[in-house]
Amino acid sequence: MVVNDGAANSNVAHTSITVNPVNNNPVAAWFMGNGNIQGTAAIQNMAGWTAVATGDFNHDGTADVMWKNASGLVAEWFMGNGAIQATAAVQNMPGSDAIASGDFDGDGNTDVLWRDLSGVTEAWLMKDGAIGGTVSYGSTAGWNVLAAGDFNHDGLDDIMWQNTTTGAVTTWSMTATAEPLLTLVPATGGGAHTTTSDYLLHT
Ligand SMILES: [Ca+2]
Ligand SMILES: [Ca+2]
Ligand SMILES: [Ca+2]
Repeated sequence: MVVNDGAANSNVAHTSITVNPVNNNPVAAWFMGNGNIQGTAAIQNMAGWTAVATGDFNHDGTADVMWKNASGLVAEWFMGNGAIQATAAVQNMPGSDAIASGDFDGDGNTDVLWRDLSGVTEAWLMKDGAIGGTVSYGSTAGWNVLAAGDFNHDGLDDIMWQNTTTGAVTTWSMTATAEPLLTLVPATGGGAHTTTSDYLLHT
């Protein structure tokens, strides 16, 4: 992809970033001058893609971006020095939404929580930019993620939920395998806790 932007150094050097190598669809580009990126106003065409999560998916100390396109393909930008350093296609997730991200198992790689149309929720435990493992939690239909963060200060990010009908708030305190210590409290009341420890909020 060659673009002449009218500047004196146009086409001295150029490159394109292909986020989706499967169908050879170039969706992003930045423009170079004299061998360097000229400023931070990179031109990146991501039409048809939505950024669904950010975090350090490859544990190199720099936050990255996870994208999803209309057909469901999930891809990553691995960032460095404010620019895209590498890209990767991850997996097709049609019909699923990324609803939270955080380091749920405390290994330094940001993980992603997904939910499909039926409410079934699973975590991607990322490892060096790829899916290192998954944990399925069953349905969380009727609950929305309020926030993800380390609410109990044990080094693992947790998930706070709110019931869409009752407004009840509860948390999943995650363990090293990203299994929650607390199941969701049913909207009808009562409770189905697997443990009462690390319990923060409940109405
Ligand atoms: Ca990174
Ligand atoms: Ca992790
Ligand atoms: Ca925690």
